[in-house]
Amino acid sequence: MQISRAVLREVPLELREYFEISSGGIKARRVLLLTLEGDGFKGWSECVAGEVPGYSYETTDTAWHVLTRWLLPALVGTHTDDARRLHPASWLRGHPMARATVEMAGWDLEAKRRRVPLATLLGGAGTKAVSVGVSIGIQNSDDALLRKVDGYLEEGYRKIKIKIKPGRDVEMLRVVRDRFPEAPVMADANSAYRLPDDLSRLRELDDFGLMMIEQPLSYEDMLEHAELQRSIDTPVCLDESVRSPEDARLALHLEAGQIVNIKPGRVGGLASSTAIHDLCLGSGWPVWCGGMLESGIGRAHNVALATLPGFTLPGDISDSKRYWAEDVVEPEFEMTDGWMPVPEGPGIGVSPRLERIEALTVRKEIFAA
Ligand code: OSB
Ligand code: MG
Repeated sequence: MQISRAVLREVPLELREYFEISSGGIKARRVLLLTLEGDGFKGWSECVAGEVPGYSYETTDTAWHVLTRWLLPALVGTHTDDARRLHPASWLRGHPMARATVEMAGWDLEAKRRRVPLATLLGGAGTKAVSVGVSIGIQNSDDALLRKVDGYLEEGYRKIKIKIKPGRDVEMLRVVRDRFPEAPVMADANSAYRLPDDLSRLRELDDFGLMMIEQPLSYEDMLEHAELQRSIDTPVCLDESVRSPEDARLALHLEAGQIVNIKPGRVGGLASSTAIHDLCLGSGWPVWCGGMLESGIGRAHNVALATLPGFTLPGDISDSKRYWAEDVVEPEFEMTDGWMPVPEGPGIGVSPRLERIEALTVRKEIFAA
């Protein structure tokens, strides 16, 4: 098959609610959507880079640059037997989110060509639905947070993730724990703490029976996460620290935690995600699928990935309406009782609403063979 055409679009999408993490907040997302065409099929993907380099050094603009200057020109016109293995500009270092955008569109294209669901191509054994949770940004008041937690538990989410930062941590979580003694609660610090200064603070979290604490320390410091895990009972989950299977191997070797949050964009794509999944499964570490405030296109890839057997913890995969007034796919994602149905159609299994996407597009580049 020849990769005959690629179309990259920038699509602004307004979140229904401002979303704040320890490094900053976001309301107006700038989403990049890619289509790759071959054999008369169209593979879709979404780039998860953020608007500012707070979570990762990659941004919407660096990804646009790397995709349009290097990756897509090197790809379009080439031939492949298996679009899961596209490696344009393989000499190019870094930029896993830009690279993942190409790779993931390739997976969708290959699954559509073979007329199988993406989940099946990834190795998900016929799973009909995946368990899901919700991620709550830092709230201005404890009351606002309690209302959110209450509402999401009521809706049925199986994991309530609460963003924390210094000054909005132990006391805030104590309020939540007092009100909801049994709820499946976890915290995500997005690298806001440091050893040794914050050790006593982080140790206080042990009182709350959290499912886990996600990425408490620096995104570059695996050794420090290992030291922390030896000093606290709460399971440490790595997010930003794991950018590749090599990082996962190091984390497992050092026991730098007990759990990994896998986001295909962060780790360079779905092949890398399944490799990390396999490594963790082999070492008895549970994994779960993270989210990056995606539209329905990125979410569809995440749902498919979460069907693999090692994804035993609920993913950050919430209803379309938790993010957007209107999603860019149909049908929209909607869970029941904390279970998100896995689309059954070929590829990502949901249909991009092309007219709406076109109408929203503010920037578009086309590459043709
Ligand atoms: O750390 O998991 C994170 C969103 C943006 C950047 C980083 C993170 C997040 C989330 C959102 O937690 C999860 C979701 O998409 O629902
Ligand atoms: Mg995280």
